[in-house]
Amino acid sequence: MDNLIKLNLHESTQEKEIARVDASYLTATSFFEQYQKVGKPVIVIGLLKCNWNLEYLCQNLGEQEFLLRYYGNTRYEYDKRQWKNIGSGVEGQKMPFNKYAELLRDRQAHKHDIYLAKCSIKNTTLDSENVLNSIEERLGLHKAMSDFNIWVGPGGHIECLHFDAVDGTLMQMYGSKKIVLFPPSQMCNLYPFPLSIHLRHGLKLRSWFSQVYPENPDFEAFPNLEKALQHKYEVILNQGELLYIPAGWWHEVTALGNEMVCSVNRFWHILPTHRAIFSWSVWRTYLGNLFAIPYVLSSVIVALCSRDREQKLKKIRQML
Ligand SMILES: O=C(O)CCC(=O)C(=O)O
Repeated sequence: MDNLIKLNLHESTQEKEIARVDASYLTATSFFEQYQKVGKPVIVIGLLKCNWNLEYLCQNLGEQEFLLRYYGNTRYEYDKRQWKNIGSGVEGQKMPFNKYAELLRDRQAHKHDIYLAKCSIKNTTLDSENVLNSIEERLGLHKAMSDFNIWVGPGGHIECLHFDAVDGTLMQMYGSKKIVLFPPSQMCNLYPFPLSIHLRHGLKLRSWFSQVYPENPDFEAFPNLEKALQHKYEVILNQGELLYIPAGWWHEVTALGNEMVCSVNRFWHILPTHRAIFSWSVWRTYLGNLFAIPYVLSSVIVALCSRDREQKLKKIRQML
């Protein structure tokens, strides 16, 4: 395929490559046949013309409130098995975008690792940007599972290793990110949190997150990780590029550089449907959510009986 520029970023002997394809050579049919149908990740270049710097974001998001995750700067010093929350399970705090921009400018967001993660931009002027809406048509993606979600954070921030039970497109709108990927086949070698975690922690911890640090492996605690590392892919997603992440593919995302970094993602139904039916990752996620129900229900009952009912219910809703 002469339109395919392959980028090789992994330096071990087991080099893995994610194809980089120029959008002008890609049709909705070829995207489906070569990537979506078989659940194969790909980077699409030349699709997004964007420069969503902090000034631009402030102009568009201004006083609108977003939920910020306070990860804290010591989290990664600990074994993940000691963590009390993860991903969307991390306690959030709402704040107008302009105020968060100040935290980024004066580097408090860097210091305390404060991340604006997975927030819908549905009711903002950014939602109608052609650059975002055109991807649906250009790649033939349909049946969206979510709104466009924005991710804004300080360079250095890591969204730790996890998979999603739906297909995703991650679009790099400002700055760049390093993404480490593993195929769904590596589930056991990546030591996901056990399903039983949901019985004790509801959705504060999540069984679709890995307990390992792929970039700082502890082979004594996680001996099979060595096998997974032979299947590791690593890509740099540059501004204006889109990464298609099929359901079940593990990914750890690191914002590069020192400045603010911004992406937008969207989730999609898995097509063709048989890819979902035969995916253990998808079934395991459903089971995880089922296991969380008793804890979530009991938290709702406790919240309903407490004095600060509204506050407690709001926190539960934010986590779902
Ligand atoms: O950009 C990030 O920090 C995480 C994105 C992600 O996990 C996703 O697009 O599924």
